[in-house]
Amino acid sequence: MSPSLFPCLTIAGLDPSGGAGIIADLKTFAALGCYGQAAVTAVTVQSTVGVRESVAMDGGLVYRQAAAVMDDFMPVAVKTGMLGNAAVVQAVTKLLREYKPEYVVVDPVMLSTSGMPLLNAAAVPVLQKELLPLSTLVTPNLPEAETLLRTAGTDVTGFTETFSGDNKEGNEEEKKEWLHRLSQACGGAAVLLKGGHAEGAPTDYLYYNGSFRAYPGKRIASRNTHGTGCTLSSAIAAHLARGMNLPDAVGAAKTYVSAAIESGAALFSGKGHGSLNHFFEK
Ligand code: PXL
Repeated sequence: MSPSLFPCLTIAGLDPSGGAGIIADLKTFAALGCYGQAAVTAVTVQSTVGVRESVAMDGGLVYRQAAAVMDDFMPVAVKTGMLGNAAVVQAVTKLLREYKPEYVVVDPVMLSTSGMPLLNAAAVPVLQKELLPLSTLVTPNLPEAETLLRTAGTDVTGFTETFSGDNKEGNEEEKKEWLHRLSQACGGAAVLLKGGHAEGAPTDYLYYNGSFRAYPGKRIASRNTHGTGCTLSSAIAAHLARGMNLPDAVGAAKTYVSAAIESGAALFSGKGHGSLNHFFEK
């Protein structure tokens, strides 16, 4: 089927090294048979070694880039990544309220792998209160989830422990309760809590419609993992755009990301954390 049947828009930052941000998103859309569209929220200066600087776009310009696309060739799914500051978060909120795309996947990107803030502190409450309630799915990692819970005024004692180390097995009721709280912190949106920051084999948890599903993964030895989160959220958006239901879209996206990491491990790609291989041979 023609990719133009499945337009997907990413609203995210430019990573010129091609590993993360809109370049990773567009590669993912293309690999999964979707037509990619992109509105840039920030230009970062970085290599595989780290982020050197980051310049945010004006909020109005972000809105106008996406609105021009949406007025003309409405995406079925929108994915958001790095948003940078509160003005951009507000611009994206206004856009989603006005255009109401069918699916919105929000990757609440906060920090780069090398520790550079990709969303400033003042923007976090705006993201949590305004943007997340408009989304179909929010995909935080453990530290981002903890920040979102705190921002919503939830006591986070025991949260990270419930999803790490010895507690990873069992505790179904406790996990469900935390995932419910996390979903509430996201205005009732479905959440995919990514377990990659915990030790050992990573398990991701999808909470939607009042129940949760665990997606056990295996840890793949590779330093070329830059842009994994960007790729996962884009792959979910692409599968939703192609008509899959949410739990299947998450499963298919995880399978895609794992294969892209595995295949990317052996590629030469810079001195630091290189890219996944989005176009691995099937
Ligand atoms: O992986 C998070 C991320 C998202 N977007 C951009 C980035 C990064 C990490 O460096 O640069 C633009």
